[in-house]
Amino acid sequence: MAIASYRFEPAEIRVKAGDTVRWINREKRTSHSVVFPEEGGRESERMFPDESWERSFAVPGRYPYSCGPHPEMKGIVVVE
Ligand SMILES: [Cu+2]
Repeated sequence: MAIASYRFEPAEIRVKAGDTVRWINREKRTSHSVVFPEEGGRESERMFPDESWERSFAVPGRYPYSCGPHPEMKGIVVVE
């Protein structure tokens, strides 16, 4: 998963239960995070350019997320 131009790319991905997803910040100078509001606001570390963060998804379902500092940035992980 890339984060570039204030977007999660792709905005929607489908994975299998147990898979791990990694987000990488491809911006030149902007930092981002990944927040899951439906899990009590669970949030990644802030990712600075070229930094990454990953989490695994054990349970099937839909996991919408946004960016902490930029709430208009949205994505979803669909776990099958
Ligand atoms: Cu952001």
